[in-house]
Amino acid sequence: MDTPTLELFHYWRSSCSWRVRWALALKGLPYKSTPINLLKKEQSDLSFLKINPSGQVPALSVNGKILSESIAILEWLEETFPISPLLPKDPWLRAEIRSYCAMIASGIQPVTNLRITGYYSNDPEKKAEWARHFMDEGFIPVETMLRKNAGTWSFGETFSMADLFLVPQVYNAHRFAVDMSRFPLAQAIYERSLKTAACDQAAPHNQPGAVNA
Ligand SMILES: N[C@@H](CCC(=O)N[C@@H](CS)C(=O)NCC(=O)O)C(=O)O
Repeated sequence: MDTPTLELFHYWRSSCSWRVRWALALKGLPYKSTPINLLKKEQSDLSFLKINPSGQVPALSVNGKILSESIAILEWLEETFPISPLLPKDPWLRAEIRSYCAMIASGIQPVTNLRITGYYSNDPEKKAEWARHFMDEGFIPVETMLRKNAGTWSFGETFSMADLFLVPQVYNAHRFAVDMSRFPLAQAIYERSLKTAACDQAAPHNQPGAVNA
């Protein structure tokens, strides 16, 4: 495919958005950046619901056609732009990496998302306690998988989709004061990743609207 016209609807502190920004940076794909401010509830504006009826970021416009859901976006990017691969060739290893990604994408991120904590309580401390609890619990299987598979990156010496899911989640864990000394491998990969150009370019502090990131 020729380089398409891409527009990313995202929020600077959204972990799902960071996954996609990072993949776009790794694959060298330029895009128009359109911030959706979640704190101002812009995700619920009618104009954005026409783009993503789920009222969530990220959403990627590809030559005017919209793709939502970070996993679908990443899989499409991977299949369409194989440069800087995010998945290995071996089917078993691919499945293991997808399983690890799902632990984060299904097991941790949704239950700690803004709309869940917001429904649970209006009290910032109670919301933080909820998020901390589910991250504390959710990082246990992630760290167990890392003990089995990690090298420099989550799966050995080759950077993969697994790292795209892990690092933004560790960033969120820090926001909610999760004790990451319990998860040293996850923390080490986080620190290592932030020193890479693509991760840093996609990181929250480099996005429009970032505040004290
Ligand atoms: N499964 C979706 C989850 C998207 C999601 O939860 N996005 C969050 C930010 S990380 C969001 O838009 N939250 C605002 C809301 O749910 O109202 C994906 O992977 O793209």
